[in-house]
This record gives sequence, structure tokens and C-alpha cells, in this order.
Amino acid sequence: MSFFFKSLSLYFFLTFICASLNAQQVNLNNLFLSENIRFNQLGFYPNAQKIAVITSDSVSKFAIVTVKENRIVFTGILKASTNVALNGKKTLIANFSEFKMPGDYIIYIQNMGYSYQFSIKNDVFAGLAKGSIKAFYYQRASIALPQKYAGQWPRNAGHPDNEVLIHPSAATKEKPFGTIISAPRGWYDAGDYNKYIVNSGITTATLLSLYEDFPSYVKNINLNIPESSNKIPDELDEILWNIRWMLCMQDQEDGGVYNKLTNAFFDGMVMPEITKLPRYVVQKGTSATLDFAAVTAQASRIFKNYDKQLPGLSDSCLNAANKAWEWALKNPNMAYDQNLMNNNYEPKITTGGYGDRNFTDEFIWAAIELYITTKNEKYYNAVNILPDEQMPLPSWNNVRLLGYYSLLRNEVSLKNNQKNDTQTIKSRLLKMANDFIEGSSSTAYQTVMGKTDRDFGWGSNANAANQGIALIQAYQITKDKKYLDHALSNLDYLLGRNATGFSYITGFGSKTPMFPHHRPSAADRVKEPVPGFLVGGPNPGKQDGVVLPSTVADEAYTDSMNSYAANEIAINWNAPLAYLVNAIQALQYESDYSKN
Ligand code: 9MR
Ligand code: 9MR
Repeated sequence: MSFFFKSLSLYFFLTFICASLNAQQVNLNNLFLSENIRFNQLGFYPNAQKIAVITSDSVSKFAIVTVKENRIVFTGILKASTNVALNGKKTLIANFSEFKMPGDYIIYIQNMGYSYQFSIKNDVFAGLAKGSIKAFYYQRASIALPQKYAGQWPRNAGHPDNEVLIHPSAATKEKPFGTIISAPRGWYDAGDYNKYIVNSGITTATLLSLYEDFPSYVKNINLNIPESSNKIPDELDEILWNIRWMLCMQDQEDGGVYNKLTNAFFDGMVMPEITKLPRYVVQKGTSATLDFAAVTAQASRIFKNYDKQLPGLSDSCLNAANKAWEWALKNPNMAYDQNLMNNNYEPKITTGGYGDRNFTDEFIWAAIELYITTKNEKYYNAVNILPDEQMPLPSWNNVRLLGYYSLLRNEVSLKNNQKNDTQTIKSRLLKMANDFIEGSSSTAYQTVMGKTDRDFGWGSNANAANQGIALIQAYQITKDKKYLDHALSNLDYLLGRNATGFSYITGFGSKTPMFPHHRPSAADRVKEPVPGFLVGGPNPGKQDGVVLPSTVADEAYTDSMNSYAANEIAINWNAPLAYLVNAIQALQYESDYSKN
């Protein structure tokens, strides 16, 4: 055949292909964006489950359409959910897991409109994985954030905290009321500028655990923070900012730890450097002291690997942990009751309480961490590690599982006595994970989060993340992929597959919170809020008195600055988000979600 004929046939062949594809193009010009199409707004790994949920019942088919040429590349039938959502209505499910081609797409639904854009690619959560940890840098007290690291959100230093008053509730013979101590650094707790040991405990431990579970992955995370060029992983550098503060919160005299470093009352919605109110450390407590012991014990074994770069730090942490433990044995029941304290002392303190009355879980956690680090069984034997069969999801006032997770991740180094307990914990954890999974694919949003309205209270989004962490622990001990799939379903929830259609993380997604209850974001005059923060999320409690668009539990959310009960940010909510998204990123190749 001559060259001419060859080209001619190629020409006809191409025309034929183009014609048939052209026929599958959609004209989006007269159509609208529809917020009724709910899915993970960042997107999907090529081989992972891909689900969108449609909050309507009058449509029947969906198509996946390329962003560039509006070409239809996949079509499917919508299926009604088996069960109704918390609002009593069924949803329609678009499952396009079979479609695996990397690219940028929208979902198109005839008679409805098109969705926000999303990507299918390897590493699809890389930006969020970093951003969720970088958020902690933005929470740093006592240091300026220059543009070089803070990008669009630079600010001056606030709260040096090098002259902090001993509050009368914390006075001792050696340190009477008015004594000045120095306790700089640390992360601001949340939308407010105070620093609370109890909440720092679970936060710091969750971030340390990310490192302990995935060290080689975490070592490669570059956060662009002032310490990025040293020889320590950036995540650990960021954690150190808080640990160095925590260490200052221990009274060297007796080992007890102050509950918090705080103003007497909340600041206005101003930048950190504006507020010059006196700062106090208040009353020591059993929760604070045991949480401190657990974190410093865990930190001690992790930083042991960096003894050269941080001489003495690991040993100091362990000494501090042991002294705290001894204090708690002598003071096993010192609750932080802010109202009671305010009856007895001036000035009255009205900032966050984090008051806890039950210390069983804190004793379990601290005993386990000290035991794992030292291998000294006196810690382990001092408490009943398995007092009952309960497996309460971690929260600031319930930290038992933090200890259990540590036992599982350090199992190889345990003695036989503890190995029996570890077996028991394993089977209870799997039961917990199976309970989470059960029925979740019959629900309206096909996520583990939100099966019942009990999932929704102050900081409900952190529940979703902590359920995800429990499922990842189940995956780690079984390598059964269903656990990881369901952990991912909760990340899908947080990023948009939910009853409000918000991706609940500032700066990550198409419809994200613009007005979080976060003082720097409110006061910095930058339009976009500081990025990488998980807001508290749906909470029908309305403790802030702000009117919500709905009383249905999973719809009880508003993107309003005044809504601190649904739209504040907090370090103990960001840490489980950071764990969840980074763990999934770390596991994407071994689980085959992504392929090299
Ligand atoms: O800003 C405070 C927020 O961080 C707390 O979570 C919340 C509940 O303790 O309180 C917020 O402060 C408010 C205070 O309680 C009442 N007056 C208005 C304050 C700012 O909105
Ligand atoms: O997260 C805390 C939540 O569980 C409590 O119900 C609530 C009221 O005590 O306080 C929340 O924590 C806030 C803390 O007290 C002050 N800083 C902001 C925290 C997040 O809203």
C-alpha cells in the first residue's frame, strides 16, 4: 500500500473515533453547579472505592465527565440507599469505583446539573496530609510566623509566656501566689489562645503515634517550618514545640502538673500579639499529670533515636514522666472543678475547663506508656489494665485506647504476661471495628460516621477521624483491606460526602469553612481562613446559642464565626485528622489504592 493510502485510512480511522467521542460530549453551558452531589472534594486514588451521594430522588443516571473537553468517560445508574438518612430521606448512590483513569473530572446528572471538580490520581491527599500537620505550626505561641513559612498568613509573635503567674489555686509554700514562672512555646488550643495540658496530651500523643506507626513515611514529610533543615523529621520538630512547653508545666518541687496556662477570661477576636492580659498557671490535677506522664514517656522512647541531635531530651522526658507518675500515685483523685475553684480563689478563671472526674483511663494510659518505654513492670502492675470490656473511642476525657494502641504497636517488645492482654485487646478492637462497619453500606452516605445521631456532639468531626484511626489499627493487625476501605469512607465524609456538603477542612476542597471560630482567621484581614484546620462540625447542642439551619444531628452545622460549638477549630480535632489522612497516604501503595 502506498503512503498516500495508509495516511488516508488513518485519517478516516481518526475521524471515526473523534465522531463517536464527540457524540459523548456534554454541553455544560446552560447547566448549573449542583450542591446535591456529595463526595470527597479532593478526589480518589485510582483503585479505591469511589462513591458520590445524591440528595434527590428524581434522577436516575450519572456520568463522569472530563473537565477539559466535557467528554463522558463513564456512565452509571443511581441506586437508592437501603436506609434513610437522619433526616428521614433516602439518597441515591453513584458508585464509579470501576472507573480508574487518572484525570480531572466532574459528575454530570441530567435534569440536575454538574458537581464540583475532583481528581483521580496517586497521592491524591498529599496536600492535605501535609496541611493538616502544618496547621500546628500556625497555632504556635511565643513566635512570629514569617511569610517564608506562613505564606499568606504571616503574623507577629503572641503570648511570650515567659512571665506567668502562679494562680492562688496552684500556690505552694515554695511557690506562693504571684510567683513568676516561664512556660513559653506550645500550641494554642483552638480558636482561643490558652494552653491546656489535658487537651495537649491526647493531641501530642496522636501525632507521636503517627510517627511511631509510620516512621519512614513521616521522615519524608517536608513542612517548610523554621526547623526543616535540621536532622530531625519535621513532624517531630513541630511536636517538640509543644513538648518543650509541656515540660515547663511541671512543678519541679513535687512532680505535679498544672492544668493549664491561661488568661482569666477569653480574649476578644484579635490577633495574638494584641492581647496582653496576665497569664496564670492554675491548680495541678490528676488528669493533667497522668496525661503529661503518658506523653513524655512516649516521647522519651521516640526521641531516644535522636539522642545525638537532642542530647538529654529523651532522658529528661523520662524523668519528668516518672516524677509525674509518682505525684499521681500520691494524688489519685484531684479533679479540676473550675466552678469550685472559682468559689475559693481570685481571679476567677472562665476559660476552657477540660474538667474530668474519672481517672481510670488516664492511669491505664500512663502505666502502659511508662511500661513500654522502661520495660519496668511496676508500672504495668500498678493498675488494672483491663478493668472491663469497654473500648471507648479516644477523646480528651477518655484516653484508655491511646494506651491500648501503644501496646499493639509495640507488641514485639512485650513480655508474655502482657501478650495475653494484647490478645484480648486485639479481639476487642476487631469487634469494635466490625461494629463500626456493620450496616454502614446500607446508610444514606455509606460512611461509618453518622450511622446514628449519637455520633454528633461538640467536635463530631473528630469522632469521624478517631473512628478512622480505630479502623486503621484493625487493618494494621489483620491487613484485611475492608478496615482501610471503611477508614477511607470517613475521610470521604470529612471531605464532603455528608449531609451538609461541606468539606470540613479550611482550604481543602471546593466548599469549605470560610468563617471558623479561630481568632487569627477572624482578625488577620486575609480573606481565606488559615488552612488545614478541621472544624468541630455538626452539633445539635447549640451551646453557643447560634441559630442552625437544621435540628437534624448531621445537618446541625453553620459556617459562622460565632458558632464555637460547631465551627471552632481545635488541636485535638486536627491531630486525628492528621493521623487519618497521613496513615492512608502511607498505606496507599501496600493496599493497592495507588500503583507505582
Ligand atoms: O472563644 C471561646 C472558645 O474558644 C470556646 O470554645 C468557647 C466555649 O468555652 O468560648 C468562646 O468564647 C466565648 C465565651 O465563652 C462567651 N463570650 C464570647 C466568647 C467568644 O465568642
Ligand atoms: O472540646 C471541648 C468539648 O468536648 C466540651 O464539651 C467543650 C465545653 O467544655 O469544650 C471544648 O473544648 C474547648 C475548650 O474548652 C476551650 N478551647 C476551645 C475548645 C474547643 O471548642
